[in-house]
Amino acid sequence: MEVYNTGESDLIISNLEINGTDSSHFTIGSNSCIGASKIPGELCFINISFSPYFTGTKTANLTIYTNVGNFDVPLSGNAGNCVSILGDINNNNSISAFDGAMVLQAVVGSINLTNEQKCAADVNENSSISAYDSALLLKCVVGNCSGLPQNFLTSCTNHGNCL
Ligand SMILES: [Ca+2]
Ligand SMILES: [Ca+2]
Repeated sequence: MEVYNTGESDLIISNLEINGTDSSHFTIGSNSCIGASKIPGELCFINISFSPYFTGTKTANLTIYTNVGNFDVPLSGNAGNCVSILGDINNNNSISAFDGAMVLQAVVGSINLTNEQKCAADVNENSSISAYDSALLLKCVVGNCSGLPQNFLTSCTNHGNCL
């Protein structure tokens, strides 16, 4: 993105920060703004990358701290679908109790999941990983398929015990 100094005095950008609900999906890359003094009419560039790990639309804010106040710029991106199979955390093409155990281990912080694994672990697609996702996984494993979210039911039909 480009930042233009449309004012009549010098603009000094002291810091950039991404905040908001989905801030962890966005990162600030290279930029020519921080620390530089921009005369009126001059511009600088900020690269923002979007690396989503859950499905759906992600939003955050870029705050630009300057000598004339702070400015918020809304960011948004559409994450599309998981590369991985919903519920198959260890990517062996099958949904088992082992996948459910991996979700619980991630919930209590004893293992870290990759972005693809996080996407697969959020079986109810609410953009967070909890014991409830693990419970839904175990329902699939034992073939209790009532009440499973639609996308996960499809996954469980193809890779688990729901028919
Ligand atoms: Ca698996
Ligand atoms: Ca979830």
